[in-house]
Amino acid sequence: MTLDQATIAQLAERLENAELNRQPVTRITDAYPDMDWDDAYGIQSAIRKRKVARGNKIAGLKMGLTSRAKMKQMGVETPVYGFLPDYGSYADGAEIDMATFIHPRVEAEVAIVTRTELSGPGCHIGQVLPAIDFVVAAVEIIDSRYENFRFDLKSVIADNTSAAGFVAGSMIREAADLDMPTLGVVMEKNGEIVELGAGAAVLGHPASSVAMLANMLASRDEAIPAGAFIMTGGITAAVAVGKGDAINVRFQDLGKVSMSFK
Ligand code: OOG
Ligand code: MG
Repeated sequence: MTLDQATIAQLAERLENAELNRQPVTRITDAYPDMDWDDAYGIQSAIRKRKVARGNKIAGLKMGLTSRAKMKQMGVETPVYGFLPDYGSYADGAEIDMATFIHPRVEAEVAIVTRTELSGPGCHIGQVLPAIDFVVAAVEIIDSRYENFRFDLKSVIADNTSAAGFVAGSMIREAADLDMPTLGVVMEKNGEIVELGAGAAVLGHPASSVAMLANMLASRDEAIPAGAFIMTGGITAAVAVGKGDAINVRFQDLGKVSMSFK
């Protein structure tokens, strides 16, 4: 830790206000170039505490920057994790108000729900697969609180990894019934294919992303609880959306997820 508690609290407030008021801010590492990983996750955790204190629930956890496509798009190389606030949950087919966001983008993801707790260090896919309750298709809506979506790793961790919303599909499958690495995904925007991918884009296997999450949480003495909904990270690059756009994502063996923006 390089930042004191008062600075962590102040940065958490600044970033959360940016979210709540839809007013983007400058990267926090510009003002605090020496901040470290503990500071970054400490700010994210302070934002989480502010929401919980206000009565919000945590609807799930997310991994981000787990695919080459996402790393390349954002210019960073390391996966990160964050949390999903309850108010960001939208039903499949929802018409979503653009005024909720600053500059939203959508990403196709495989979501995994756990049946039992998973903890690191040393958590591996062999422990994750039998701990999966079910797998479901999902689309994440990300919305960086930074101007022009420009950030570095520590800034985006502090900003709860751009988490803003998510839509889960309505078909659930057992892990044993799926070949997650070859599971194909087709994203359409206004009827045109804009991105294509397969599950292996996410660290070779979306369940590896869950193992990595357990190991990352372990360094903060936390674990993935039983029953957690986990977004494993965008398979393809994120796609910007605006008023009037309709998104439809088809997932092999997992149905489709759609939404529109008004
Ligand atoms: C950071 C969040 C990345 C993913 O699935 O890769 C993410 C960002 O790109 O703004 O959620
Ligand atoms: Mg994501």
